[in-house]
Amino acid sequence: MKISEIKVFVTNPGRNFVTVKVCTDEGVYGLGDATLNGREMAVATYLEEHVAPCLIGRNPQDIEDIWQYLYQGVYWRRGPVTMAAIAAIDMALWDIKGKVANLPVYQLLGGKCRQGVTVYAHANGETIDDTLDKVAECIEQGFKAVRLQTAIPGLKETYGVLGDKKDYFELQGNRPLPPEQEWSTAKYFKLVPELFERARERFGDQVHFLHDVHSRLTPIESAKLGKMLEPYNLLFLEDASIAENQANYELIRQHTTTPLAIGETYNTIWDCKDMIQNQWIDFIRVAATHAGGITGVKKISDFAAVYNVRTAPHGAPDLSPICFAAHAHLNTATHNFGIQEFVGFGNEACQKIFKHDFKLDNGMIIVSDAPGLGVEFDEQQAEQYQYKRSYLPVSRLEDGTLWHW
Ligand code: GCO
Ligand code: MG
Repeated sequence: MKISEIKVFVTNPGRNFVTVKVCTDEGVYGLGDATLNGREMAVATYLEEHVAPCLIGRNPQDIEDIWQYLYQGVYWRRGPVTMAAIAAIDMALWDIKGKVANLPVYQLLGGKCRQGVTVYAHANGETIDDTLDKVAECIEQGFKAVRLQTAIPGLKETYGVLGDKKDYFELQGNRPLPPEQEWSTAKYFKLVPELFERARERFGDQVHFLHDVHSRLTPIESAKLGKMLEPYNLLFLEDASIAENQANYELIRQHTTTPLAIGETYNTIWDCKDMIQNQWIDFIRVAATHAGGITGVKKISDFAAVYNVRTAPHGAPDLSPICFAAHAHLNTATHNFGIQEFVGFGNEACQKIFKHDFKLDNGMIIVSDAPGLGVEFDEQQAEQYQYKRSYLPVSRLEDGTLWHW
């Protein structure tokens, strides 16, 4: 069997997705997700110009060798563009292997470790009351874990909060250039402990709570927040601080027992090796699309298992249903899986383009038993939703100083 063609699609059913189709001379094909929010065309070009020509004629069954060829075999290792491209090819090859074997990918990864994949839902509100009402809805729908985010009083916009009120382009400003948002740690600190205090008062221990800081704090501020939130028993506090310097997490860890999670922007084990090895974190959030596919995430998960770190893959709406499927297979077959972020199956247009039979049942995703990854991609539908340039917002302090993402 040989790879005969590699096609790259950039489509926008409400947000941009980069999809890769690896075709073979025997008719069987595989699909992969290469979406890199705000940098989609860089990955599409990398794939078309630099990756695809080297793979034509190779045996698609040689997944590990092709992974190493694209990672270790090139001078320019790592980085989000390279690793998203490798990821998409890798997912497509696992999809092909599954179809050839007539087995779902989780069977190729070792089989089921659990009956379903526990997910956490999002409750985003303009006020604390709003947020808590949304938590109630999530509990009603059967979710066992919920991430709580509330708009910060006194700031014009809070990242991630308008999500279910407006569409993606409105949220990102519907402007040709990155929208700008304000940040104030003092204002945030006034809000967050009250949010979780009231959440525990209203819901007791019915569900796990989580919270995403989106890296807006310095390490010592994160340490303080972790301490403030200890009484409310979070499942984890996500992206408390940036960790380009991984030792930032040593500082945070010394001060708080609130469990810590990080990793959605990480591309390889090297981005999180020290944090895992020193047990400064509890959950690693790498996504198949951004960390080298199923093969990349499997390597990181196995390393993390040695240090009691569990996986909690990124599940934002800017990862396509193909990535969602890759995670469902990995999570089903990975012993040290912790929890999966889940924001629904996408809008109507998205569901017309990407078809699958994954189910949500009582707060868990039940993996598909279709051969391969279990997702179909409708090329005609995809063509109707053209790429539209879009950026994530930029963050500034109230005096205009550019601030962390
Ligand atoms: C999450 C994330 C998202 C990201 C987005 C950026 O935990 O779901 O933080 O909100 O910001 O995926 O592309
Ligand atoms: Mg996040």
